[in-house]
Amino acid sequence: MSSIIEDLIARKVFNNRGEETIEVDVITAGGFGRAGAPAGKSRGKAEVIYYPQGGVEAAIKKVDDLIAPELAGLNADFQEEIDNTLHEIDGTADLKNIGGNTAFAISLANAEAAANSHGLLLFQFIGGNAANTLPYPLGNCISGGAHARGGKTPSIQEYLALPHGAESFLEAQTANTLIHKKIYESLKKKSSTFTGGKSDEGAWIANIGTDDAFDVIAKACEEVGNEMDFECGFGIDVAASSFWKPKEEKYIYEMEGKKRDTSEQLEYMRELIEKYHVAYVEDPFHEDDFDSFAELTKKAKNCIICGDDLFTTNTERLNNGIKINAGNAIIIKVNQIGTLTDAAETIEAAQHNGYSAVVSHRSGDTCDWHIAHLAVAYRCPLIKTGVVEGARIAKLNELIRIEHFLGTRAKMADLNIR
Ligand code: 2PG
Ligand code: MG
Repeated sequence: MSSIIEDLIARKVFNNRGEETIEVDVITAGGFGRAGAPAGKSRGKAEVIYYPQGGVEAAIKKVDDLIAPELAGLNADFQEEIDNTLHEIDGTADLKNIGGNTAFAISLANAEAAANSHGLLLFQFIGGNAANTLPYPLGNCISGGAHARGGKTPSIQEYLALPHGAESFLEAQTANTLIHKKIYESLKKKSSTFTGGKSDEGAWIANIGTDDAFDVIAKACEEVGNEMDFECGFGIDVAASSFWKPKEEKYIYEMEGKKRDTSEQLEYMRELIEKYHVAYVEDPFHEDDFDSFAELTKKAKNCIICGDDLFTTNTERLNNGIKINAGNAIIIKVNQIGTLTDAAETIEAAQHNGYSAVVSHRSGDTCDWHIAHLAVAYRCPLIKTGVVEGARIAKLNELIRIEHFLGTRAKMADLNIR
């Protein structure tokens, strides 16, 4: 019984923003797993609570005093039992007693320990032999909104390269790095104040307008597409909740001095998608506006309309969306919901209803690479991880390793973007 849990060790470490976070080791009789929790800056209001009162230190104490004694002796192979036990110990819907990030770190470390106890890689353990599809990388190249630390920057939070014509993951990531570099050159020409500053996710921060950023990324993608001889498109994460003002009922585009009400925002999004052939749009409306998501999904052709703050990896919220066809894709961030079992349930509901699951990093992240394995294990067609910066590269390089490991069996996901 090499998967029997012997001990849990929790410690405080730091994420790429220098914020404290929790890391957990799960030690089984024949294996070991480790996971560190990430943190969002533009969080959905329906996300679970990251830490109990008292922060990371209080969370570590809960692992030592309450959780480790309960989990010791259980079999790490039974992920659902482990995750249900975490929920039972916590006893709240938003995991505020033990902390969602505590649950996250234990849950992922447990999955890793189980795989390791069987001498398997995580994607093989979860996905089995049939898991051989690599996701396309959505790579953040220009940061705005809540990720740009104020100043005169685009209101849209992320401009994401999407090299959907690439025939391998390595080729796709190569294209993203070239696009990222080209954008640097264009921003230098376009903005006299640009000094090469980057956001937490390694994307450029420049004093340019929301629409200017479209021109910059569209040009870079076209040039790299021509050089590499395959289609490179792009997408955006609007993260619209962060600039929606509920009192005025308007989206405030500060840099342009423009305000758009719901129907103007819908029209603006539709126009952008058409003009720039935008392949992917995340959170184009604020997190409670399911109806506008449904409207845009109906109107936009050949575009992935994805809910992040809208769904917060929560099956119940996703089901509300499914009923009215709000979006056709969902962001999966395990720490929005707490455990791997919760996230897997949401992925299953999404896929069962024809929604694409997009596994994602957080803006505050560690060099934990588990999402690379989750993307392959759950056959997600897209992964959002940035292009450069240590915490992103940890995940991207792990996908390159997985592709290498799979050899001739590896293939790219079918994105259906033409
Ligand atoms: C998002 C994420 C990741 P954060 O909005 O999709 O890019 O940001 O982790 O800050 O919520
Ligand atoms: Mg988002």
